[in-house]
Amino acid sequence: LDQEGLVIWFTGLSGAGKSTIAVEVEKELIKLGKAVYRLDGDNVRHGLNSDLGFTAEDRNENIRRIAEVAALFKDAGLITLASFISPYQKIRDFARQRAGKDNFIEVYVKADVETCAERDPKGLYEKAKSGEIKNFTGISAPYEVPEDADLVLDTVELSVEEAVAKVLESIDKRQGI
Ligand code: GGZ
Repeated sequence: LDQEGLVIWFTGLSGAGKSTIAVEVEKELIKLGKAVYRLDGDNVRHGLNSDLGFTAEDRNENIRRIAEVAALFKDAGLITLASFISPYQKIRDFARQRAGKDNFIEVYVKADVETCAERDPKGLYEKAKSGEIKNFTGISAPYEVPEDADLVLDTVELSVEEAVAKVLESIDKRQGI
């Protein structure tokens, strides 16, 4: 591979747009001939982390394992896109440290909880509000706003295309694409 590995870490509330943006960034990077791999709840929580739920402890263990996997993929030279709520600052800092700060871009996908609850594509906010789902981030579990994100994408203001362009620009600045 003639590329250096990199971890792009998307954090934000459910429904903020993390996966949507990561999927489109992945497509663009593939078009550019980059080797890329995307980690998200669908391929991680059903397999590697199928033993974990949504308590604070389980979320931190979820993110710890993903941070280790992302660091390994980065070592293999892949651009690794990780999109997880990752609500706790301390474990996000751990993910950065494991990848190495020069190989890590933290992207805060920002949308207020009211907007996310209006979007509610899977009806999860409604279930969280009724108490059917417990420990739901933004409703009955915390989200710690990133203190030192490399990039903030306000998805109330930005289109998906604009958000994707900003991520690509940030990768380009970091290591050239
Ligand atoms: C938050 C939950 C919960 C609770 C199920 N809280 O929008 P989604 O559905 O597809 O993405 C959410 C996903 C969050 O998993 P993560 O691995 O990203 O979370 S963390 O980083 O905090 O470990 C949501 C669904 O799982 N989901 N229950 N209680 N999101």
